[in-house]
Amino acid sequence: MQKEKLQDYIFPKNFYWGAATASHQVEGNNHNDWTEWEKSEKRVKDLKSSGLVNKHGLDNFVSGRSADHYNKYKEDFKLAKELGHNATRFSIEWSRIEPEEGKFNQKAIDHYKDVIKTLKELDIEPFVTLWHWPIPIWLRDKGGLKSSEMPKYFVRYAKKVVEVLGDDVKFWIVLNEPEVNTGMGYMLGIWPPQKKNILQYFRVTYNLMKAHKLTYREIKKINPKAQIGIAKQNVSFSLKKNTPVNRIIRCLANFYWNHVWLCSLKKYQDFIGLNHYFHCVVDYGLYKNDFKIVNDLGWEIWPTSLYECLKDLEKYNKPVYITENGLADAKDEKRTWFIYEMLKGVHKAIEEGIDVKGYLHWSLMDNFEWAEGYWPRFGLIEIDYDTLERKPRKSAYFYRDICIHNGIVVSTVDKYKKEIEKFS
Ligand code: GCO
Repeated sequence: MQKEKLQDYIFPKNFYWGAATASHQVEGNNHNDWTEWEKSEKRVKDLKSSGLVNKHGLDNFVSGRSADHYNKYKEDFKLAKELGHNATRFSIEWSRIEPEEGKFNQKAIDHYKDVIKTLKELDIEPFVTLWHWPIPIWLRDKGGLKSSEMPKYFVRYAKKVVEVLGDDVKFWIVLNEPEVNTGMGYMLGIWPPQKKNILQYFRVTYNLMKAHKLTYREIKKINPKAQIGIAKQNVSFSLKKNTPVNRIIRCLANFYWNHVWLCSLKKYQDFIGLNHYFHCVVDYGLYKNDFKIVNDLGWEIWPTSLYECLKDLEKYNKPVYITENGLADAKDEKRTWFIYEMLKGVHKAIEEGIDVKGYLHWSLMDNFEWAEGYWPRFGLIEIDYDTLERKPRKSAYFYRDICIHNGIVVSTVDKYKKEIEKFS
């Protein structure tokens, strides 16, 4: 260890330890706007002309069977239990619950009932996401998220889900990273519906905010004790040089990216769900990073970035659950060190007064990383997509020791010294 004194980092009692997934990324065989987009002529043509098909093969970009979690959830949650988890975040697939407008599918409802029952029997707390991006085909055909009716449709779906599943669910995450989805889908034109239209971007943002507020009220009517939030992907910003211009850029970027959603929905969140992946160095522009240590997707790993994001949430004075934090690391070279550094930061933030109550690693298992497809490997559990075999990576056992001890203890660090020291 680099001159660092070894010590135990024990977390508050009843801390939630676990991992997260999303329906489209792990379930397999969904039918929604994404599945149709993945196979659309335009998408295939773009992939071919960019050389990506040669590099990864066309199958990489089609979600298909995925990890088949829809059928293997019992096995997967049993594994999560063996890995020490006491919480799991997963999402409900809107297109399964309501495949036709206004008609709810009882089989899909029963499926998710059993998912929750399975978790409860294992003593794993479910954190349930209502929208993790894809939408049903009928809604896409009616204009998708930009339709003025969208908030109404969303609340109808959400209300149904909470009515039928709500008894055993305390934590609801209404929207996942709405700022990312709207930016990629309506401003940058990279994800479906591939628009570059600032007016539509604002319209969709408005609709999603409205949908969240209405849903918040509906859930509270059904269960006043429910804890409701969104999962917001926040970036930590640092300055290369501390100049007035750099400080202004940081202040604006930080407000725009990290706080617009959280401020707008302040009264409609019982907790803050924090997803965290990125660090941005400001130097008369954004992302002037050195990119010294990166994950497989080239995203820089900055050991204190999660701590910095947590501190930046102080003003909201609300409980915080880290609803995602992880890295693409197929060889599992950096994950152990990454988890160690990130959790030290979480511990420090707690000591300094931030009310962090849980950490859900992204992800429980390898999955379909949206437009990138299957090649990035985010899982604590490795998936063999041919045989569907599940195999926990070494870092999953490091994390298990942390979950079991409710913190990082010296004996664990000793055991995994080699992995941790590689990058310290
Ligand atoms: C997101 C989503 C996840 C991603 C993860 C890694 O935050 O983008 O919630 O679905 O897979 O973040 O990029």
